[in-house]
Amino acid sequence: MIWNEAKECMSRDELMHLQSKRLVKQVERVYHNVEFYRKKMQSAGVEPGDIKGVEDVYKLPYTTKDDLRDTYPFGLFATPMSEIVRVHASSGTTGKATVVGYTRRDIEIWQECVARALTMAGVGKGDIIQVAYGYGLFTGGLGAHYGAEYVGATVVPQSTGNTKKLITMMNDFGTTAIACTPSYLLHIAETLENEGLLGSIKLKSAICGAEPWTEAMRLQIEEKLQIKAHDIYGLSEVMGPGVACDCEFHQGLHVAEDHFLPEIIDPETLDPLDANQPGELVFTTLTKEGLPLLRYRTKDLTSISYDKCDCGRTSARISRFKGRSDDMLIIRGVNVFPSQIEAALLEMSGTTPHYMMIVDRVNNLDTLEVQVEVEERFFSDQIKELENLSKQIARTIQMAIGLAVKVKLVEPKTLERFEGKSKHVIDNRKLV
Ligand code: DLL
Repeated sequence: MIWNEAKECMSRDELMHLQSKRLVKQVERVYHNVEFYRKKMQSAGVEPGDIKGVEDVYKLPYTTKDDLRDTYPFGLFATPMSEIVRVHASSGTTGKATVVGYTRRDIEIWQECVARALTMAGVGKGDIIQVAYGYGLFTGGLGAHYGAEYVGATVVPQSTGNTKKLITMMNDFGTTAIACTPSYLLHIAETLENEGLLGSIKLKSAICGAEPWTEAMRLQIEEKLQIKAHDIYGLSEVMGPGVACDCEFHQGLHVAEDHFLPEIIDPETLDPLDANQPGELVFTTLTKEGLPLLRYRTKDLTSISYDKCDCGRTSARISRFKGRSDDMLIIRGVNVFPSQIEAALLEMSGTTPHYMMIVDRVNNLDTLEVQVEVEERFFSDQIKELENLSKQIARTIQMAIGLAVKVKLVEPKTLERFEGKSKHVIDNRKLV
């Protein structure tokens, strides 16, 4: 809920007034503190004084993941490093990660945004929540953790990995809520069923996100576990989980609009689109101090509705995501670009840059097989050499993307060649 001073839900006019005030201040700060933005605005012929409110946001230049990569690691930070209390990072399109920095105030706002999501999902004091997103550089674990502590829930910082241990604790502790990716939750449900524990757990709600899922999958989770499942969206560049989340009506995700100004643009022409038109989601951060972003292109495809929700909230809602406008894959919650695999293969000798990624979902867990063409000589009769090469490739790819992969070596000229844009991914996952 976004409150006004009288602690009532803000009207859209009040909200726009607040956004405008924050945008003007943010642009001023960014212009003076970040050389990259100063130059970018100067070359677009825009000065801070030209931005008088949200209606002027279109005058500002876009920011992309490549801009973060090109200024790696801290080039877009708007405060001295001594003010940064935490960094997170996510995959870049090639070898370099995109690094995000948070001031103490940024962390406070983040935990409040996640707290809003948990409140929408009915999680608060008295609940026991297992946070089964990965902890570490990924924003899921710590993001959900701080928000859950903020609402006063008892947090079990489970992280990912040991499902048997997770379900044992779920049963023994009387866990009432879980935060994890939706595919992992389906896997957990299956494991509970196999262990005969489905009937004895006390789970009542789940806060799932970090990967695309369908309404059908949400309903399947609800039915199987007899719980309420909520959708939470976010991206590390903009903050992490909590940028938007859905209420009990599940009619789109409410954006934390007092902190993130959303727009939808045509990903080809980059022209702004009207409400309810599908396109690419763009965010301008209104309050971020460490890494403020102007018109960040998320590459996520959705639409925005400004109609008042049945729950009474007046904030904009984004519809369930329709996919992405780039080639990023999300495998077990990890962002993977085909270019990372290509770069890893090019580092090695004996391989060719011809490869195919085959993504599947087995028992609700994603799997990745990489088929790689290797030089003819490996196929003479030296099985041992072939095995060694395969292991070495698997290690190199795992180091590059942070995920275990199965590698299958194939003879030269086996994989399909493409005349136009080459295709490197076969995604067999069906989102139910
Ligand atoms: O996935 C942050 C997060 C953690 C969100 C935990 C929700 C829960 P990144 O690793 O930077 O950050 O990946 C961001 O994941 O641009 C979307 O493509 C996708 N994504 C995140 N949440 C959802 C969702 C985290 N609810 C990228 N539905 C985003 C669909 C999602 N896609």
